[in-house]
Amino acid sequence: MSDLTVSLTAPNGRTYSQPVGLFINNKWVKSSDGGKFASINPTDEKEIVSVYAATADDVDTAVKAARAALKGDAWGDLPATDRGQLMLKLADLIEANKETLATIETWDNGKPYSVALNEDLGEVVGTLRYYAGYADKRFGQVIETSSDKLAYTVREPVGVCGQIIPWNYPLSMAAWKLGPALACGNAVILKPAEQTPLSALFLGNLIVEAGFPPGVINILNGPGAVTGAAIATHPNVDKVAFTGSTATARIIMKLAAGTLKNITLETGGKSPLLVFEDAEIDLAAEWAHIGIMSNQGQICTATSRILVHDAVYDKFLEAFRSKVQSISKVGDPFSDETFQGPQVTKAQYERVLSYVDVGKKEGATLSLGGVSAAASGKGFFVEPTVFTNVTPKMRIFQEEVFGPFVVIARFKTEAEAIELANDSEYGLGSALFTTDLTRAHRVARKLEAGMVWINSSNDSDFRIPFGGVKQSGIGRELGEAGLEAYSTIKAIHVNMKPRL
Ligand code: TXE
Repeated sequence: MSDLTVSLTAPNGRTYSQPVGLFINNKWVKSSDGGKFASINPTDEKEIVSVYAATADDVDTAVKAARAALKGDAWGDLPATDRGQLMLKLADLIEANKETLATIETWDNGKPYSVALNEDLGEVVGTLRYYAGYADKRFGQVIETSSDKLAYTVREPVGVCGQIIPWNYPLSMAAWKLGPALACGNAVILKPAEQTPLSALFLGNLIVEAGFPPGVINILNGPGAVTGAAIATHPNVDKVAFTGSTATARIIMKLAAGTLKNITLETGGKSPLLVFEDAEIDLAAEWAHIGIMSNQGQICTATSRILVHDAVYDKFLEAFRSKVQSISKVGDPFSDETFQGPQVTKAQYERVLSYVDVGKKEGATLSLGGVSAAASGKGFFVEPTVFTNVTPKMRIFQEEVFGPFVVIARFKTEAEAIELANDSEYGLGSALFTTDLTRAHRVARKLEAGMVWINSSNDSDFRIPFGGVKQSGIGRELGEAGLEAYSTIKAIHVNMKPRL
């Protein structure tokens, strides 16, 4: 072990080698100023390890490496089929190391181990394999004009892509970003969130082992305002892809405006879940629980506003409360019994509890939870929280809390339900429960959202486009649509006339 790799033993007893450097040009290096920051275990609030934080100079070194990879034969001229093979190899290596990766994810982020292993890692491997298949299946077109002209298009990579990701799904977010970028032949600077820097670093050695040429994928940890901002402003970064808060997305748009970068953004949400009078109430309650309480409520598409028809309000509330009370076991994320681990950081934990105060002051009724759930006094645990008697003017109806925190309001008509659902600056996910086929599709078309789930919630899939409207983002990830952001189209005109 060197000071760039540390042997660690996780709380579940797994010992592994944790890289802590910057991953640039397929090598581990220290940051140019030697600066580091600590990653904290949200379960016991202890430091796990410190990792190097990239400076603007380090970002510049990585951008040069990425640019050289794009120009070099080993990546720039690699046949698309071979590019796909490298991605498949990486997916295989991730799968072979999934227990270690899930362990790191749970330790660093606090999500239940079974979820990290079975859901997150499954999605990471699936996403990379899905996009690997596209590497040699994206073509240009031949366009008919006249017999005097041959016109065709070719798809080219955008170039060096800065990818700034959040902490709620550290590995899945990396895969969502890397998959389409690599399939289209780009080179990448990936910046994980400073709250969860560890799992993405573990990918570095797997990237080398898979055979990716140096510089194609670079992984740089560091604070958003330093490392992230250096990526967003660097003149040789062609694109920024970001997932995180709407507030930071606004900053990134401004930073990237100086060099007019290609941008895709996936930001916040306050997604509604509508329960109509003809809904199957148990089904609605089950999905409503999944839709807000999974992943400690830290999901951008969490259906955090539940809107229920007057006629079934009491029945739904009883069914929903009973799901929350019987399923949402809060505790040690390494225990098989646990449904909900700690919030990712003290700041997020305090944010959730501060919204409990806001809700009480606004006059809403605290129906469940609203308190810390740290049995030992340590750890960022929050009781699953439900507010009723919530009205649209309240902040808890409008603002993203990003925790196990849901508000419930009533409606009387379909038109009112749609109006309430759309009364938001966000437009990410939405869900609706009804047994009326016509109503289901009619309402789906009226909801201002990038995604609508009919009779489910947060049932996302890497084969299906994901993204938002309004202030929930720009562009789409996942599915075939996710490739659009990562290539440009060059039009080639050939004059076929022998002379003018
Ligand atoms: O997010 P940030 P934070 C929401 C959620 C949460 C709130 C705050 O409501 O409570 O955001 O979380 C990088 N230039 N979501 O503060 O700041 C940062 O280093 C360039 C929703 O953690 O958006 C990290 O890598 N980059 C969400 C990433 O941006 C900057 C997921 C996200 O951090 C930067 C997470 C800057 N100036 C939070 N400042 C979702 N949509 O899923 C920060 N970053």
